[in-house]
Amino acid sequence: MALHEDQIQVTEVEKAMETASTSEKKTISTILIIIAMQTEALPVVNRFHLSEDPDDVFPKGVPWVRYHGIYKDLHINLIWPGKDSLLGVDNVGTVSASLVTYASVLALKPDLIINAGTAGGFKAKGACIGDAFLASDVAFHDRRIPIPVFDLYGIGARKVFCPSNMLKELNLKVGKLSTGDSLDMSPHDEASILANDTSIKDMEGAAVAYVADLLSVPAIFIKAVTDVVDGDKPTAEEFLQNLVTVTAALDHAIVQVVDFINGKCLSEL
Ligand code: FMC
Repeated sequence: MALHEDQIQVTEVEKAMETASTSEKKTISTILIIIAMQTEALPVVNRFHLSEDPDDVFPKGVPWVRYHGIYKDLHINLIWPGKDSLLGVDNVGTVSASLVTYASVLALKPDLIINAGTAGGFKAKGACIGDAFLASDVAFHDRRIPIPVFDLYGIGARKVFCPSNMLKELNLKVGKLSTGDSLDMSPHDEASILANDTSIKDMEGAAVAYVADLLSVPAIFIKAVTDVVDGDKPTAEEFLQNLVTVTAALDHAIVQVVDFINGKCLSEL
């Protein structure tokens, strides 16, 4: 007997729910770590003894670099978007972050994405230099479209997977992450950041979250604070001064997080 259209829809929803709950119960085996800067990435590469991938999973000619290896029961892939071919600096920001996330998810089919990096922190929200944060929500602070509904699309605020057991067990702070393509903060950005109730500010997180949602892969965001945005030091100066020491704190947080993930399924996180 042929199924009715609404019966077919119910069956599809049931199937989707079944797939979601199966993947929540499956032990996590492949993780994808996205890190924007080489200085942030190399301590993690060394820590997990990852090696650079000679057979490219990415299109020919792109600067993106994949490091991979086995750590405990996990296949770890760390992707760094490489350097700009003209200027020789790291490909930071939302454009590269979304491209590498998209290409990596298609090629590597991870169970979980970890976007890790440095960020500015707001002391009004309890952030101090060297703190490691897990994001509860993400939004963009530099996409202003003052037309009804497009305004909300621009901000793109979304809750992200924020593992409660991990938070309980590890020494991580939790807060909202706001993303934009500038290291400094214009008065417009500041207004949006305050409206978004932001604790930390970066240049990649919300872009990675957008692609992760698009491709239905859970993603978590670990950010270590290099500079206090509402403090009195100029951001660029403070960022450069603290970058190397804070990457050690970031590396430490990533190892704790990966150790916690090992052997667990998503619903246990
Ligand atoms: N504002 C925005 N981004 C950052 C930041 C701040 N106060 N401190 N650290 C960062 C991160 C960004 O995500 C970039 O990857 C890099 O460090 C700065 O170019």
